[in-house]
Amino acid sequence: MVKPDGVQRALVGDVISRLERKGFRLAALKLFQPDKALAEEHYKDLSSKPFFKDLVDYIISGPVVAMVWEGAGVVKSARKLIGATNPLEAEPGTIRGDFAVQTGRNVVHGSDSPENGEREAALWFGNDVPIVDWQQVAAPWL
Ligand code: FUP
Repeated sequence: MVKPDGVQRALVGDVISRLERKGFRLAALKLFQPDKALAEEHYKDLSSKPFFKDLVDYIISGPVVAMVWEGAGVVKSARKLIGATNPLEAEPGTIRGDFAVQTGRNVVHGSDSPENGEREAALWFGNDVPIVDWQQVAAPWL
């Protein structure tokens, strides 16, 4: 997901481009402003943390771009491309390392396991919105 700061700062194209150029396949995408219930469910594992309320307020503060990406090792690799949670500790060349300075405004979210990826895809896209199943012609080259 490109978080509200990433959308406001016009970083959507760059985030998508990095994942595309790496070789992953975009399977679903939508721009919308999530409500509190969705944000709280998404981050429910962090509900006991002191920053939870600020985190939810931030995520619902404007439109986000929710996406599903597929490909070999995509969860682990996307987390490397995204960089450390604290952007000041994120390596240059990563999204957070290149574009952010605050943990609370760190531009993107990436699922931390394939299981959470499945959970989050269902949460953000629902079962009634089909995730497009298309063939990538470049795939045999990756
Ligand atoms: P990440 O998987 O890198 O997004 O990190 P976490 O799941 O641990 O945290 C989710 C979000 O909570 C972060 F993107 C930003 C926020 N957060 C804080 O605001 N303060 C913290 O100390 C840790 C996380």
